[in-house]
Amino acid sequence: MDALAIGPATRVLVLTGAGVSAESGVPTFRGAGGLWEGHPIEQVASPQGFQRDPTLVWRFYSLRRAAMAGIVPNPAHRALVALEQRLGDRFLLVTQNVDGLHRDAGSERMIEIHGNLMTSRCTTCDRPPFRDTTAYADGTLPLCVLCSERGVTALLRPHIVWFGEWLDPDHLARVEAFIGAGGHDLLFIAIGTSGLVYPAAGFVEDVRYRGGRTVLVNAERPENARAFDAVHLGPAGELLPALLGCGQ
Ligand code: BJW
Repeated sequence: MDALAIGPATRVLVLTGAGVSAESGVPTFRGAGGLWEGHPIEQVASPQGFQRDPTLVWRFYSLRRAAMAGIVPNPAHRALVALEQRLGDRFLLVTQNVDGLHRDAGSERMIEIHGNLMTSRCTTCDRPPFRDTTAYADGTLPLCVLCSERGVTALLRPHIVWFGEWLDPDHLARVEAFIGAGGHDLLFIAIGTSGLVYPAAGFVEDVRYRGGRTVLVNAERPENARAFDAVHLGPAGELLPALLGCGQ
């Protein structure tokens, strides 16, 4: 397989989804064996679901926190680190994944647009989101200690962007600025994502509108495959090192 043409002026925007972590052993969302199987989306990944049954939602995320023990980045994560080291500020990685594996691998120019599994925040006060690896699997609902000190009972929630919630505008502004410069030197690579969830699913059209090249690396042909100039089907951990010319 030929490596992608990445010259001295090429700027690369990468979008990753659950498929990039599949070979590390993290389940994807949709399809057989996916995380949504047995959990209607609105029950566990919406603010309404959390309001209705916070215990169910915390159990879902607690199990996922616990399941991350021993999970490590794979060759796809590492190939992206190598590309970033080559390109510096001409590289930006946007991940929909909340598993933290890109950071573990060493990615720095990286935005987690759907939040982070190992981070919690208060539903009431404005304390900043904080690292929290606790798996509250016994049905206990975690409370904000800062609110408790003031005599207020306030639940913690996972620092995750649920359906119907806004993404961080600063994150979207960074992506827009990177795409905004546009031109033929802009290369967009989407990896391991079904292209169903917006706004991330719309990035490919934004890049096309600006005249950039678009490449997809995915295990199977997703809904939005036609929007890409080139489609490479197969496991990201095998294809990416070859496509990025950093064989591992
Ligand atoms: C491999 C592989 C291997 C396997 N190698 N590949 C515009 C139009 C229509 C709707 C909307 C719109 N704008 C906003 C919306 C509403 C909504 C939305 O998109 N709905 C759609 C379902 C239609 N979006 C939102 O609500 C977003 N908020 C927002 O836009 O705010 C403004 C607004 C609000 C309301 C209305 C309008 C505007 C927020 C979206 C938050 C998504 N959050 C989730 C859950 C996070 C919680 C958690 O982690 O538990 O994020 S949903 C879930 O899907 C998760 C993922 O990040 C996301 C994407 O999934 P992903 O990564 O693509 O995974 P899969 O499983 O779907 O696909 C994996 C792929 O990998 C497959 O194709 C495999 O083949 C492949 N694969 N192994 C390579 N080894």
